[in-house]
Amino acid sequence: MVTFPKDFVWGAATSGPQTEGNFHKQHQNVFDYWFATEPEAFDAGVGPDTASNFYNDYDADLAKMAQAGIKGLRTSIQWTRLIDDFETASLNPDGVAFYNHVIDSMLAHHIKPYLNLHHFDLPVELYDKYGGWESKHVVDLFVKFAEQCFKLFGDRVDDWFTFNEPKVVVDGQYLYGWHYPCLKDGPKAVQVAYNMNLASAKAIASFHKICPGSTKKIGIILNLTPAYAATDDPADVAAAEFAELWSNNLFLDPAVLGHFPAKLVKTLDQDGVLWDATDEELAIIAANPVDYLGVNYYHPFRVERPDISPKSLQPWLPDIYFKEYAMPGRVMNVDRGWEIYPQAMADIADNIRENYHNIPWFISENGMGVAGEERFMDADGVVQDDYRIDFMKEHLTALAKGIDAGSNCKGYFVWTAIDCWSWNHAYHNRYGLIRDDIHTQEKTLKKSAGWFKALSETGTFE
Ligand code: BGP
Repeated sequence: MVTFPKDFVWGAATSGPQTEGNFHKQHQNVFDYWFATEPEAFDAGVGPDTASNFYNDYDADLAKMAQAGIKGLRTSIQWTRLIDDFETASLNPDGVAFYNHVIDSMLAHHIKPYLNLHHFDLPVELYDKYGGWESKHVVDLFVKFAEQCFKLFGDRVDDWFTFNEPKVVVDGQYLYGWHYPCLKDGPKAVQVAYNMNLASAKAIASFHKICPGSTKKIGIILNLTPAYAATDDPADVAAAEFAELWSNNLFLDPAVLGHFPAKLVKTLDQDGVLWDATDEELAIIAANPVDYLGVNYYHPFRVERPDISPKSLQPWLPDIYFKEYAMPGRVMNVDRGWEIYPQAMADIADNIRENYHNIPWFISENGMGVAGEERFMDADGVVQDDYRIDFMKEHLTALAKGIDAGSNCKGYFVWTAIDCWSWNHAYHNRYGLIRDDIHTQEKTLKKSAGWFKALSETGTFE
């Protein structure tokens, strides 16, 4: 039997842009714009315009989530819905009313809100005008938006996050080009990483002024991908060490310890790509660590020595220091193309306990995306998703090991509650405990919802 602490939070995670649909939204984020202008970049299907229709269905959807035993919901406020004018952060009354209704409904259904302020959804006009996260002006506009959120909802919502997976913004939007604006620009990506760290620290400083009190907490959500070296050969070990610095410590260290890892800074400086930073900004980062961390975990990072020479790569890319490799014999989620490696949950727990002063943290996303789930429907139309239950059991077993060793993990938020739209794959892979029929918008509990409910009621499973 695997047992979790009594006060452990059993929740689900989602985001505004992936669920709401763009009803009554005045502005486009970068994904809305991309989907509208280049639909061929996505798997066909319903887009962010409709998504899972949460804008219209939120009350019924939250009632279903409560039936699935979800006691906390980590979702996000869309900058492009709440704000009318980005320069002044004046409010869109419809957006304010919507998020007020959603929070009321969550509380009525005994679902604790955890609000995140940015889930890849930069307003596209801030990219067009300023280059998006390349710009420190955008950092300050984000802080104005965050302050509006804290003022509007901070009395009823205790738990906040500044960003979801800022590293995915760095990689996807600026470095490897898999998300709009699809840039492949190492030096810009380095500056973006710095600016997002700064934006998070500045928003945290504002939060503590606007929402004082020991019950009010704010953190950042990081996709930690532990880097494992292919062999014990020093060249592979060095590659894994740099991959860890670049993939994880780049955000983890400033967020928790208040400074960037010295070794990473030295390397970027030697390579002539170090960010533009001021002493005043670095002092803001140092003075505003997170209260807790959100950790999204899906897959590990298997790394070996690079096979390109630094001189051959202009402009700079971190790929001069490491290369991802396909480990023979690894277990795969073939639909998503991600390795399944539950032991990393325990490794992450140990790392946070040993190197990040055992700060409180949550698994803020973990889940399994599967294509064609109709295949698994029984005669009553219930998806028999035993594979998802097994996935959660394996990951939770490893997490419990970390907690037993003393890690301060406070909760588990499954990705996701209801099937939702995904950035590159639309509705191809489904992650929900609850199925969304995207043609009728009918929502039905899958088998995993019943399993999750029992888990959330008892805190144990066999
Ligand atoms: C995380 C994102 C989520 C979600 C999830 C599943 O990186 O924070 O928004 O999308 O991954 O990934 P995907 O939708 O790409 O299959």
